[in-house]
Amino acid sequence: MSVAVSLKTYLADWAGSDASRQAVAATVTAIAEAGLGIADLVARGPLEEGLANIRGVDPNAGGDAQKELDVVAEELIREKLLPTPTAFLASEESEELIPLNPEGRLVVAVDPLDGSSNIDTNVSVGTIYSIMPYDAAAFAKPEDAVMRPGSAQVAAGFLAYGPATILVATFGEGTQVFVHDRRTGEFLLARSDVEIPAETKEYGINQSNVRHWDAPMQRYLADCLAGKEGPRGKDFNMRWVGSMVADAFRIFTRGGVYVYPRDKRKGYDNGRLRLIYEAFPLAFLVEQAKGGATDGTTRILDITPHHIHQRIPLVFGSKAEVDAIASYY
Ligand code: AHM
Ligand code: MG
Repeated sequence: MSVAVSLKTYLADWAGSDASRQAVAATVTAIAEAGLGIADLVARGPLEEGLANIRGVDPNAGGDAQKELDVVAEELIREKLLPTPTAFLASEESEELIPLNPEGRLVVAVDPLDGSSNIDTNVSVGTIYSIMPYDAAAFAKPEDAVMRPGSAQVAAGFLAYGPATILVATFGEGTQVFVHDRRTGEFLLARSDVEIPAETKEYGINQSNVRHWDAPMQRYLADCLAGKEGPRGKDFNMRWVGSMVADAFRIFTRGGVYVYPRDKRKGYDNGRLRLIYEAFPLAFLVEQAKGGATDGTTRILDITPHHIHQRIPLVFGSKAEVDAIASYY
């Protein structure tokens, strides 16, 4: 039986003696370690003193309902990143960039706990990260370092805390899936160079919002619902966990498409997902796995942000289905 490659070995091989790559490797290692701490807290859930009682609803930086565990998750990530070459951290839970290492050469963006509305229901939640190079001399102000198109990312990934804690990661050379081995404590490479099937009959969308969507998305869904007899000529299946990391992992496993369109509700005119720390990393991972990611008209990785917390309509997954959705726009 061959021995599975650990994350540690994978990163050491990938980085070699390249200082920039070593910086990225140290940063991803720190995020993975923070993830194990977050997984532990999520798993202990209501048993964890101090967390059970303080899951109140507070408006956070972006105006979403925020559970206290989101903040604890951000603190864990921040702590682990301190000794790494991370100059700044952008986080869903903090309005402003968080300064870390003044000598740092990377900027990290995170959604510390994605899908946190699911915490109480024992459904998978996760942590999403995006890493970009940082050069103090090149930017007038630190915010400019994250106001770059998603194609500037050097690495991205997410952890999902489910039956297994998994890490889906890319360094721009394909997308790899690592699984945390509870027996040894290590992340082990379980699937390398993942390929998302181009075709699918499975979509994930919060269908209860159909009346709020724009016309192209309403037409797309109507055609899916028409099944074999309709213009798409096939019967579709719907899956929606409501935790993007869980929905994404299903897509990395068997294909499918994730859709969060813009809609007419207040605050949803650019959908729900955040560009910098949700859409960018997912788009990078998906493209590295031969899938596609668009806002309906523009490739996600080509978009230049104008605000750290800006939202974007998001469609990603099986390439042919993403293209089919784009053709409705
Ligand atoms: P969050 O980062 O505040 O958890 O919001 C993002 C989440 C995604 O994980 C999920 O796909 C989506 O919001 C669910 O939204 P809705 O409750 O509108 O279906
Ligand atoms: Mg999120």
